[in-house]
Amino acid sequence: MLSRLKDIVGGFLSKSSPGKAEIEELVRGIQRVLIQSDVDIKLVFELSKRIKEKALREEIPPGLTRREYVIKVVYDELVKLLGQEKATIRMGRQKILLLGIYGSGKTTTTAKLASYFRKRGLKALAVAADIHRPAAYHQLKQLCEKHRLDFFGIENEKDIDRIIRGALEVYEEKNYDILIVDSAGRSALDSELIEEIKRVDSILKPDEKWLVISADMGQAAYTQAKGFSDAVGITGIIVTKMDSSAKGGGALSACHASDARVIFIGTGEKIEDLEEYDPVRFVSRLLGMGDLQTLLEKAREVMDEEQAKRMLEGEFTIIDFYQQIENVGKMGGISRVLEMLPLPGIKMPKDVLKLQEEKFRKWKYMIDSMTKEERMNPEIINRSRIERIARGSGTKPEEVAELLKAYKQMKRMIKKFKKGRFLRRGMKLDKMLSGFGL
Ligand SMILES: Nc1nc2c(ncn2[C@@H]2O[C@H](COP(=O)(O)OP(=O)(O)OP(=O)(O)O)[C@@H](O)[C@H]2O)c(=O)[nH]1
Ligand SMILES: [Mg+2]
Repeated sequence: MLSRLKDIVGGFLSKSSPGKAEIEELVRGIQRVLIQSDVDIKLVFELSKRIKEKALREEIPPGLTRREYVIKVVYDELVKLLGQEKATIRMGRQKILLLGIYGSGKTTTTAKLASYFRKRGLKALAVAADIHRPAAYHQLKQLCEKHRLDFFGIENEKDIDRIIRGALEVYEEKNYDILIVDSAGRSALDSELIEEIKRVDSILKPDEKWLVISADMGQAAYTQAKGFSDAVGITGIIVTKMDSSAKGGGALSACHASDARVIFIGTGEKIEDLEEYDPVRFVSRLLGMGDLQTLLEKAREVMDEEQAKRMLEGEFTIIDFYQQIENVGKMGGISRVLEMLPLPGIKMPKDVLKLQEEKFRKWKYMIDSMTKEERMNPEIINRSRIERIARGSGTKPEEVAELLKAYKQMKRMIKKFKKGRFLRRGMKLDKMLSGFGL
């Protein structure tokens, strides 16, 4: 699994003065992980050779240690292997056709995309156009109902032309921005499938034809991407099941090698488990360097500058604490935040996270039940105040005490952060602050 890269890079970073032997060990580790992740062996060897050449020979740019430089080289090479540039996703009116073999994730992804576009303020319609699998119509319909997404389909209709024409009518009449068509799969790209796709293509005239490939395909994704591309043309790829397959690295590198662009990756079965694929961010997360950039951007969105400034000055009230909890929610929950922070190796079991999020909700009620004075100056909260707050928020006094303890802990942590103890090697406080827009 690619996630093991984090440990390998971590091991390298822990060496005091890495030389040739350490660099070779690092490269061997990377090779092993990539090969296990089903990346084409030829690509792996080319990459290793380039890393070694650069890491050992090139002059180190001023301002970087050799260790930092080596990691930068590894990072650049992995980005090159896994896709280089992020594709831009057009936010205008468009018709999208999803293609792919059986079980690749088309139907699930149709609903995910409808939700993705709706979140961005576009009116999206999901269309069931798999006329072969009897359950396909219901599968998509149910998914759409569950998430209140607009759906079009004709039950038991075996004539694909009628379905597509019907969908187009609704698309025009109701003035939808986005039309997403879930097509039928086959066990392979055979002549029947090609014929059907061509038929849909000629009536629908889609703006985008996105091939859905499961990460389980590994490097075989190359042949599939080429095959679909030659037979019916594709404008991008969505690699699904990145969360559950050990072959994600193989699939991503193979798609890139086939010249097709990976646009999204599927990272779970839930509707929100769809990510725009950005190789740079993907690799920084893999290497455990933390997607600091993403975090800062998101943080900037949800956190006003005043608050950031106050926080770093150590004047951290319970209101700030409350906002932190809210921000965590807006950033997609604790697990997302942990993933993005530069803290390698932190993983929490899912149920623990859930409990924690549950707790956050209660904390918000408790803070709502506090007086303004209590919020500004939590030190005054004594036993009787705790009891009142618990009553007011429908919680237990122990739970209120726990909230106060967590607040104090966070306050302490922020003080330490201020003193720089939490800052990463070499990172200066002023750089950090400028990251926060200060
Ligand atoms: N873990 C995980 N599972 C996924 C992901 N995307 C899809 N799945 C699961 O993969 C299975 C197949 O997904 P479908 O969306 O039905 O695939 P399909 O391409 O429409 O399949 P056919 O209609 O049979 O060709 C389902 O159980 C999905 O829940 C993903 O990103 N991660
Ligand atoms: Mg399907």
